[in-house]
Amino acid sequence: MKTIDSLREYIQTLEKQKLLLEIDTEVDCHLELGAVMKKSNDMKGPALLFNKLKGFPKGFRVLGSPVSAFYKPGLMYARLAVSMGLAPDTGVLEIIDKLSAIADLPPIKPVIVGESPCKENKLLGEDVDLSVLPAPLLHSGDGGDYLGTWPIVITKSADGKWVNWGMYRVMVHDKKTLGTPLIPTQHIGMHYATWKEINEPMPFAIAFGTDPLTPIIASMAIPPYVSEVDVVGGYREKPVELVKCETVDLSVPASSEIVIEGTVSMDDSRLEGPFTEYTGFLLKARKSWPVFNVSAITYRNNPIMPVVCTGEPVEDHLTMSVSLAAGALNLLRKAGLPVKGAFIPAVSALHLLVISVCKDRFSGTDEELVNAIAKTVWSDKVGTFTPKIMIVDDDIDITDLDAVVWSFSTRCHPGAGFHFFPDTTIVPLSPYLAPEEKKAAKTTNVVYDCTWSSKLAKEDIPVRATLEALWPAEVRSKLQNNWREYGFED
Ligand SMILES: Cc1cc2nc3c(=O)[nH]c(=O)nc-3n(C[C@H](O)[C@H](O)[C@H](O)COP(=O)(O)O)c2cc1C
Ligand SMILES: [Mn+2]
Repeated sequence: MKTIDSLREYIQTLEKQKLLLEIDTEVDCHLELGAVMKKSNDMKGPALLFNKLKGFPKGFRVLGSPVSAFYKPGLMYARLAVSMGLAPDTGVLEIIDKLSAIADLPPIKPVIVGESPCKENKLLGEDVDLSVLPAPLLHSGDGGDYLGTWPIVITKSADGKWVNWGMYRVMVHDKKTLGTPLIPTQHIGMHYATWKEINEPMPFAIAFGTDPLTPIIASMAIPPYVSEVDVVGGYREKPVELVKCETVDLSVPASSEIVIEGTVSMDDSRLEGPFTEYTGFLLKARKSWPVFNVSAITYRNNPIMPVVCTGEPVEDHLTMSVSLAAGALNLLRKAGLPVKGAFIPAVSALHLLVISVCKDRFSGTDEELVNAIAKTVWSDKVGTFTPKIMIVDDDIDITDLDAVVWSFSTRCHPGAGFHFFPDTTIVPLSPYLAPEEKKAAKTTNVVYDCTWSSKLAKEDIPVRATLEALWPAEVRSKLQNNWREYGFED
């Protein structure tokens, strides 16, 4: 698949497709930038190119909301589609289908190249000073300035066999140190454990402003021991070009605008957070995490920093609503279950996975189908983000919230239709969780079965009150012919 090779080309493409607004007025990274992005997200505005940042040299820019939703009909997912090399009006189910196959494509290893514009400016050793880079304070309740809101964090296991590209928020502690949660189940946390075992600092690199596909894959639940860079190469059908770091034995995308390198301490920790979360809430918890000591900063001339303003949906976690649905679809298909489609409404903050099924193709009982879907999704990392699953019949358009709510309201029995799954492993960010559930990262999940009971005889299933079902063809064709004559526009 031909995709866009750099952030600058992405910006040009968005501009051509009228999916970008350039802001030439000076904007302050201290709260003003976040407020502009929040208001724009609320109206499902375009991507934002902030051309003038208060206190930064001319030419330093921010690309805000790189893949968030767009308000124009049929273009809600346009930035995501363009990031994946697809036409802006590609349907979301097609995007999900493409992403569901991505981890199974033949992987292609990256190549190392000698030069990259990201080396045009270098700050090494004593000269390292993170304050040269725009790190916005996005929301007033956040515990610090966040340099990384759309970063690619690169680490490898201590044996060097597995390189990981993950998207994790990055807070500035001071001029030379950073922090991010090293959640043990995330791949960066798994890597940290391998370095802890040999008690050596873990090398890291953080790349900002790469080609637009890379952040989509870095925030997707790709299985452990698979390197995201090989997946990106596989999808693009050509190796990703990397360039070696200056001070650690890691490589970064040659397309990067900005790179930070260093090592993660084994014995020094500092408080990180709180940060306004994708759930739509500012959670108050602060926790101590290992310190990232920075040994080098390199960047292109006139660098562009991508920034995401997390918070109430919809924001750029839109990409995960699509990639997690794709992951679930892949798991369910591989388990041989009769699944037609999977979708996570962006407004659910990743909490609600809607699955349409063709029950005719399943020979077991309703209960067995519910259990099989729950087990398949919730025994994988993909399912830890989505504590609620709604199963609907295949006549429901799962991307249409009206249809989904109608199905839930009229086909799901408030007793028999609710299936509870206690003691399930989850991402402990759901605001409704009790403190002990958050601590254990386990809770009760639920499946809402909104399908007709398989005990119903075909002729006993209520008929959908559609034009097609309840009016004869000749009346419908008369309607078609006379529509404008009646006085309707279309
Ligand atoms: C904007 C954005 C911010 C994210 N921030 C974090 C974070 O701070 N910590 C985290 O563990 N996951 C975060 N995620 C989710 C991870 O990127 C996702 O779980 C991904 O699969 C992690 O990579 P890994 O599977 O290689 O660990 C974020 C995702 C997005 C889209
Ligand atoms: Mn990974």
